[in-house]
Amino acid sequence: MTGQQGDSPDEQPYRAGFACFVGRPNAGKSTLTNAIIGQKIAITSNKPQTTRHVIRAVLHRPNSQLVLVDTPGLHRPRTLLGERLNDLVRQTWSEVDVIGLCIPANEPIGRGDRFITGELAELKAKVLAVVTKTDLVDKKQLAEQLLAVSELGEFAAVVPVSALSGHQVDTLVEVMTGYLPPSPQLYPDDMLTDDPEQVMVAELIREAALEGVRDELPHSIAVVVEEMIPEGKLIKIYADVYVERPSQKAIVIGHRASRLKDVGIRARRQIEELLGSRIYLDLHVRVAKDWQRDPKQLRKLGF
Ligand SMILES: Nc1nc2c(ncn2[C@@H]2O[C@H](COP(=O)(O)OP(=O)(O)OP(=O)(O)O)[C@@H](O)[C@H]2O)c(=O)[nH]1
Ligand SMILES: [Mg+2]
Repeated sequence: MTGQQGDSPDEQPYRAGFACFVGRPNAGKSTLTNAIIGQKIAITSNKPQTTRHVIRAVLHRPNSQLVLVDTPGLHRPRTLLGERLNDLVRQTWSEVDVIGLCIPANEPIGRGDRFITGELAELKAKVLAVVTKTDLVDKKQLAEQLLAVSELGEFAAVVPVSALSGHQVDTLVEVMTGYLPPSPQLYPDDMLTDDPEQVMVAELIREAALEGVRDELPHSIAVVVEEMIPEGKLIKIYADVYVERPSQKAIVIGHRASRLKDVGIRARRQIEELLGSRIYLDLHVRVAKDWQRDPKQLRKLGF
């Protein structure tokens, strides 16, 4: 199936490999991953540092398999959690064939982008620049950003995309796939992600909990699914929402538990879509004091 030898020259060899999107927090990496796969694999939000673990999502095409590795945004760490996340990102870089450096079309190139570009230059992977969120700018702004990005470093290609409108998403896939090595298939045909169901459910709850909270609170929220129990046509899900301080607990729960109820409603909708089943969702808010800085708590929360 690899077709490295003996194929006629016009026949494309089967290609398969790993690609990842990197970039500062909020650049649109997870949204782009979902747009390419055509399904919600990774949660997204307008808060920086939404993604906290490495997620693999597989795009199956007749002649290729593109494994997208979604990573947290690289940032200046302020907590032990932040350091762990950056380590995950750098480890991923060293293992992939193609890297897409994501830079939003509507934000000036910053020190963070220059720093990441410098680090990427040291790697063996093909590096291309992806100018994201093109729907937010006009043609002139886009042209200026493309120029600025191409001057930022040596990229194999610079591709503008909008995950929101779908503009150029296919082109990006083609460019990335072209850089994958000839290889046999890496994952079974029907595999979309290797993220365990329990983790995806926890993530959907966290996504719902992130909506409408501000300042430091988004960083302080963690979710653990304790149990998923099928019962007749229903799946009963018991999950804990962790925050770092009692004051945050009060905010997450809200007046007469109104906020928590909304979080439950939003999360339930998404989880039912994911599992294809009706669910009962039991959410408990707990305090894990300063968990982002505490190695023991981090371990308990899966970091
Ligand atoms: N208008 C527009 N908004 C987008 C697009 N892509 C992403 N966004 C928005 O940008 C914000 C951040 O998107 P994410 O995909 O969570 O960004 P990320 O790079 O994964 O962020 P981290 O996981 O925190 O590093 C969200 O509010 C998205 O809805 C796009 O193509 N167009
Ligand atoms: Mg993300």
